[in-house]
Amino acid sequence: MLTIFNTIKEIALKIDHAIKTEDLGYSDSSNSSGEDQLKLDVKSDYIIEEAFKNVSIVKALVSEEKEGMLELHTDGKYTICYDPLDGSSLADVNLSVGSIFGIYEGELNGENLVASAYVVYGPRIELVVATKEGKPKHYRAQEGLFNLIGEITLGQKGKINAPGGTQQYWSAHHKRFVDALFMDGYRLRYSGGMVPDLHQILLKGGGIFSYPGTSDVPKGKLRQLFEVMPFALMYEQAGGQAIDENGMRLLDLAPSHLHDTTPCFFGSNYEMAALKALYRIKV
Ligand code: P6P
Repeated sequence: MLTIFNTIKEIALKIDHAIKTEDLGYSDSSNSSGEDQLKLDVKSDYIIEEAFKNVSIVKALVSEEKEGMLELHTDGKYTICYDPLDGSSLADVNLSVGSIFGIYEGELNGENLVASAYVVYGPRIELVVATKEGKPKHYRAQEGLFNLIGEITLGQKGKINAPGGTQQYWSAHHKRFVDALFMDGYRLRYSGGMVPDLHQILLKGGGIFSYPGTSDVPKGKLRQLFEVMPFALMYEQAGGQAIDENGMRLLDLAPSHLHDTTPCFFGSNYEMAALKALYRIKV
């Protein structure tokens, strides 16, 4: 596993350099979710694929940017599902973006997610890694080296409310929930980049990030294997919760297709209890 985390550190430095030096324009292709691909999406995906080709314990790769699975090493142990540059459309307005990695052993489902990692490309490059043991570990790059900053414990009750999805298509009860948090003094912190938005809640005392099913996109927008479940592991290991609109743990999901999405809620215990109450989820 250490080899995988060290490879992710090398990847992070290369993708950060690409963000700062390469063309931010659109390529002439789109990804499996029908989203237009930036040249940076394609380049980031290439950097990751090339890096893991040299890691024999990696059996296969699943990328947000590609339809199918890429077999690498027959005797490999882990399949890595990743979003190479999440929120990439924010790069051209100089907002933070990120890479997300889910490391699975066996069938691709939440139970077999043995570790996850994400990189934030912002004023600094930051890396957070989680396994099923202990708290997530937070690193910051300094002159090409990743220094351990510490372990992450999510606050029991926070002040950040990060409500995703198109508001005009929210359900009435979701709107009631979001509005109630604001009436209770929560601060709106939502950039449209899942990685910095969830990173901020982890580091700034807690709160809740929601991307619900909506009338136009009932199954939500965020992808289970390489966005939702890696962060679900992060939040649970940090002492928080990660559930869907029925109260099911996101780590109990078993996607039937590589690009399946799910409504998702990540947050501190107080806010998640409030969500369950308003959503009438039995605890
Ligand atoms: P919306 C970025 O495109 C992304 O996949 C996540 O990073 C982010 O949380 C979400 O979509 C933002 O979606 O619909 O709020 O713009």
